[in-house]
Amino acid sequence: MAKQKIKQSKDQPVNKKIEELEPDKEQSTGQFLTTNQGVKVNDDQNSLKGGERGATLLEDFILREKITHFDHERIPERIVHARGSGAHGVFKLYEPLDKYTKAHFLNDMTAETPVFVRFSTVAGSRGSTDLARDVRGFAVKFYTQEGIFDLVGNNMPVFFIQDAIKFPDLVHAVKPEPDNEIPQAASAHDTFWDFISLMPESAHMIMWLMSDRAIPRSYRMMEGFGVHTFRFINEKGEASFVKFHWKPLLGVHSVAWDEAQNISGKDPDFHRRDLWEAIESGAFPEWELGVQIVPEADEFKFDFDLLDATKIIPEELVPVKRIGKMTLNRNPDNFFAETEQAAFHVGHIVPGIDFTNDPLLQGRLFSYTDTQLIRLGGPNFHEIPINRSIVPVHNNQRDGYMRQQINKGKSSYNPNSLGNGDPIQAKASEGGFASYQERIDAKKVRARSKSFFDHFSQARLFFNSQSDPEKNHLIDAFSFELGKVKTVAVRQRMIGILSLIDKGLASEVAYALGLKVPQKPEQPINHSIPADGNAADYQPTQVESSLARSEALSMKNTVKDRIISRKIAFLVADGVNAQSINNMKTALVSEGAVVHIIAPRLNAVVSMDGEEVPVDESFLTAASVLYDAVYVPGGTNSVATLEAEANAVHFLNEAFKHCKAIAADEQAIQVLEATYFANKLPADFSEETILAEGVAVSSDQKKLARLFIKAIALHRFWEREKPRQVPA
Ligand code: HDE
Repeated sequence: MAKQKIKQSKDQPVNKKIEELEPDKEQSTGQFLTTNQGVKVNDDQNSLKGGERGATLLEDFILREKITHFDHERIPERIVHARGSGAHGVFKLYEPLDKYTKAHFLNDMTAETPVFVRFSTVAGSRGSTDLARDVRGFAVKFYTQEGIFDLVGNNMPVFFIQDAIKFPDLVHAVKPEPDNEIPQAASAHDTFWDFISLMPESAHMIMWLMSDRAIPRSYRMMEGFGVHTFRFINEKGEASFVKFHWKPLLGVHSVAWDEAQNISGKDPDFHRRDLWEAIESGAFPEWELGVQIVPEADEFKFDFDLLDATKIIPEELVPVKRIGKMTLNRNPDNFFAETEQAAFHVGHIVPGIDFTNDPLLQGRLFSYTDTQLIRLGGPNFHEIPINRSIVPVHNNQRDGYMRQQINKGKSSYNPNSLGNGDPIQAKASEGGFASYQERIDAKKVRARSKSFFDHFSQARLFFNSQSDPEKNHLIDAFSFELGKVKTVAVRQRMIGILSLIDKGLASEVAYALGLKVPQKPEQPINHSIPADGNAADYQPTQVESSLARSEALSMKNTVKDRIISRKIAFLVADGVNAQSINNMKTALVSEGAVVHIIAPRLNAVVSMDGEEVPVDESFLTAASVLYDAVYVPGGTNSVATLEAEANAVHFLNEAFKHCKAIAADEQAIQVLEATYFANKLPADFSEETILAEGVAVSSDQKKLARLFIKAIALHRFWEREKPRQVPA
C-alpha cells in the first residue's frame, strides 16, 4: 500500500506559470490602506458629510470609488459549468510521443509543463451544491513552450448530442424551468426528460448520467475525457486519431445517491473543500494522461463513427496508453482572479494537435471565445494573468476594453515596411502552426451521417458492463428522476427508449413508475429531423456491439488499494481509552488518511487515564456522510455514553446504510449493538468476513487496524444494500 508523501503545497518548487503570476500578486501585510489611485486613506469608517448628522457629500471620492467598485464586482457566471473549483499543478511526460505528434510538451522529457485545472458541475449556478447528480467538467490549461493547449473535457466520455446546433436546446432543457426557475442543479424535471425522450441520440450519455459517475466521491477520484476524437500530427505531417483520457491514481469512486442528497445539505462545498484540503495537506491529486491512438487508415474500421461524440472507443479495441502524469500541488491565491476568470477554449491547440470534423467539436470551436467576450467583457481576456501564455505574444491585434499590453512602434498591420515587416510568420519548421491538410471534396449540406444513427448499442454495452450494485443504482436513479417528472407521457416515452437499451432495466423502472413496458416497443421517432426530412430516413439503426462487456466501464474494477486522504471519524466520549485511539490513528495516518475525533461536545474529552483528547468536531457539526469510514474506540464510560447517544447511533446507522467500513474496539461492540444493523453484524470477525462485509471488531488492535485499512481501501460494501431496503 502506498505511503503518503507529505509535501506541503507552499514547499512546491515554483513552476514557470506561478513565477509569471508573481508580479500581479498583491499582499497588504504592513501596508497603508489606499484608494485605487494610490492615495492613503485616513478614515475608512465614515463618509464625508455636511455636519455630523448631515447629508453625505457627492465630493466624497473615497466613498464613491469604494461603492462603485463594489457595485461592479460581479461578472456573469458561465452559462454552463458555472460552479467550479481550480488548482495549479504540473504535467510530466513518461516517454516522447514523436511517432505520433510533434507537440513539444509531448516530446521533451525535461519539460515540466505548468497546468491550471478547473473542475465543475454543469447545470447548477455558481452557488449551487457540489453533489448534484450531474456531469463534471474537467478542464486543463497546459501552459506549454509553444503556447496554450486547453483540454476541455468532462468526467464522462460521451455527450448528449451529436451536433453543436442542438446545444442551446439541451441546455435550455436541463437548466431550471423558465417560468419558476425550478429546480436548481438537477436534471429531475419535465423539460429535461421531455427533450431527452425525444432525442434517442442521448441514450448512451443518459446511462452515464444516471450511473454513480454523476455523484463522485471527490474531484480527485474522477476520470477525465476529451470526449471528441482529435488528431495528432507528427514532424513528417502524418496524422493519427487520438482520444484523451485522465486516469486518477486514487481510483474512480462515487458516493450513494441518498448520501449525495445529504451532503448537499450538510456541506454544499464538499468537493471544493475536499480538493482544497487535500492540496493544502500535501496529498496532491494525481492523474495519468492516457491516449487511445487510431492510425488514420483505420478510420472506418469500427462499427461506430469516430466523429460521433456519443461513442467511446472501448479500451478492449484500442488500449489506453499512459503517457504522463499531472499533479495538482498548489491552491489558487484568489478564487475570482484565477478560477473564475480562467477562460478555457477547446480551440486552444498547439502544433502537433489538430481537430477532426466531429460536428460537436466544430461548434465548440466557435462558442468558447464568443462566451468569454460577454463573460469577461471584451477581446483582451487572454491578458488576464491566469489566461496568459508563458511565452510572449506578438501580433497586430490592438486595443479593446481593458487592454494591458503596451504595443510599441507605428505599424500594427502586415505586410508592413515601417516596422521592418515584424512580427514575422513562423515556418512550420520554426514552430508555426499549420493546419492538417485534410482532403475535402463534398457538397455543402445540412445533414447527419447515417453512421451516426446507432444510438443504443453502446448504451447497452455500458449497462452490461456494470456490476449488479451499479445496475441497481442505475435503475434507482432512473426511477427517482422520472418519478420527479409530472408528465406521464414523458415518463412513458422514456420507458420506450429504455426498452431499446435493456428490457430488464426498462421493466424495473416501469415498475417503479407504475407503468408498462410496451410489448413491441415503438421505434422512437427521432424528432431531430429537418422539416423536409422523411421521418423513416431518420430512424435509429439497431446495431449489436461487437463486445459483450468492457471492464473499464465499471467502477468495480478501479484502484482499491490505498486510503490516502480518506477521512475517518472516531466516535468518542469522556472515559475513552486513549491507547485505543492512538493505535488506530497512528496506523491510519501512516497510510495517509485523515482522522477526526468526534464527541458529544467540542474542545476535548478526558480519557480513562485522565488525559485530554482534543476533539475536532461535535455530533452537531459533523455528519457521517462527510466521512469515508467510522471507528469506535474502547473505554467503558465512553462506550456507555455513545450507546445512549442517539447522534452517535445515527452516525453509525447512516455509515452502515451508505455501505462504509466500520470498525470497533471489542470493548465498544455494545455501541454497534445499539444500531439498527445489530442483527446484521457478521457471524464472525475473520479476515475474510471483515473484507466481505466491511464491519471489523477485535481486541487485537494491530489486526483491527490492518483490516480496517484494507476495508476502507475497498471504498464501499454495496452488497449490504441487498435486498435494497436499508432504513436510515
Ligand atoms: Fe462546453 N461550454 N460546450 N462542453 N464546457 C462551456 O464555455 C459548449 C461540451 C466544458 O471550467 C462554455 O467558458 C458547446 C462538451 C467544460 O471554465 C461554453 C458545446 C464538453 C466547460 C460551452 C459544449 C464540454 C465548458 C460556458 C456543444 C466535454 C467549463 C463557459 C457543442 C468535452 C470550462 C465557458 C471551465 C464550458 C459551450 C459541449 C466541456 C458556453 C456549444 C462535449 C469542462 O462556451
